[in-house]
Formats: sequence, C-alpha cells, structure tokens
Amino acid sequence: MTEQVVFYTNPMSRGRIVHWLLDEIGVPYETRIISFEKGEHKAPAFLAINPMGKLPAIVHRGAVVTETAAICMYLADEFPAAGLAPKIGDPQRGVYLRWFFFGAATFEPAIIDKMLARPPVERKSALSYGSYEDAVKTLETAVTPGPWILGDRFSAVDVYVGSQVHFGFMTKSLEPTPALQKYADRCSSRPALQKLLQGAR
Ligand SMILES: N[C@@H](CCC(=O)N[C@@H](CS)C(=O)NCC(=O)O)C(=O)O
Repeated sequence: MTEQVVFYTNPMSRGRIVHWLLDEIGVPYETRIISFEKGEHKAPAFLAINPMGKLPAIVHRGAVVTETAAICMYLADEFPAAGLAPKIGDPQRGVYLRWFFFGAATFEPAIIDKMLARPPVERKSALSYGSYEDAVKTLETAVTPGPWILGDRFSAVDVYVGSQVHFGFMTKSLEPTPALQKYADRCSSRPALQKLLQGAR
C-alpha cells in the first residue's frame, strides 16, 4: 500500500482537472498515462481499477477513487496543509459542497447537452439542470462577486468549477459573459493552472 497518490489520466480528459488540483496541493504523485488511442482505458488492467473504463482515477492507500469531483474533494481533504477545503464544522463547508455537487450534477450535464446540441426534452423538470439558462444564471451567482466561490478563499471547488467554465468556453457551449470571463481569468492566473496550460500532460 503506497502513501503516494497514483494518478491515472490522459491529457485529453477530465484528468486535467485533477492534474491542476494535485499541482495546487504540491505533494509528489505518480502519473500513469492511459492511452485512448491504444484502447488502454477499456483493457482489463484498467477496467480492474475503473469498470467504467473512464479517466481520471486515483489509487491512494489501496483505495480507488473515480469521478473527478469525488477525487478533487478527496484530495483536498486528505492533504489539509494545502488549505483547499473548509473542514467539517466550518460554515463554508456547506457552500463548498453545494457548488461541487452543482458543478458535477447540474452544470456539467447542462453544458455537455449544449455541446452535443441534444434536442430539448419535453419534461424539463425531470432534468437535473432544468434549463441551460437557469444553470448558467445560477453559476454566475456562485462566482459573483468573487474573487472565488468561497469569497476571498481559493479552494478545490474553484479548480473543479473553474475547469468546467474553461471547458465551456473552449467548446463554445458556454458564453463568456463578463462575470464568467472574469472568473475564468482569475482561474487562469493561478500558477498551477498556467504550468498545466504550458506543458500539457
Ligand atoms: N463522471 C466521470 C466522467 C469521466 C469521463 O467521461 N471521462 C472521459 C474523458 S473526459 C473518458 O474517459 N472517456 C473515455 C470513454 O468513455 O471511452 C468523471 O467526472 O470523472
């Protein structure tokens, strides 16, 4: 059982979010690149780690963690010295959890459906995000006035939600409104993200 985090990723995946977070935390970790081209993500060796055959994944102290939001939350809690997660009992913990889950369960499906130009459904109330417009408007309230989702405090939830905003801009599934653009720019000013953008891995 190793104390070092083993990080399974591909540069063209949500693994970039975990990569940014690991570099914010600043502990050593071992990266294992899984090739999509070679189909390594659907090969038995990786399916034994994540039966979904999807990246990213981490293994830490013998436990597998998948799902990008869960990995980010796990790492921020496991390495408290980085100060990237409010502790249980801190009133900001609820705000932090709220926007992590909003990012994963509400905002991400909204922008992915937009990116894929999926036809509208009749029963919007059955969708986790209701309407794309409501999801985007609500996200704007999370990053305004800022600078971060927890106000003056940068945290792991900014890594997660900020990455989704960047992804939305890149795929043109999200309009760079002034509030979102300013937030994305603040995220881009983080040295750990700059390092990642300069030398993709
Ligand atoms: N819910 C998962 C989604 C993971 C995911 O869809 N990963 C993509 C790359 S971003 C993947 O591995 N796709 C390969 C495939 O499904 O074949 C998470 O948030 O980590």
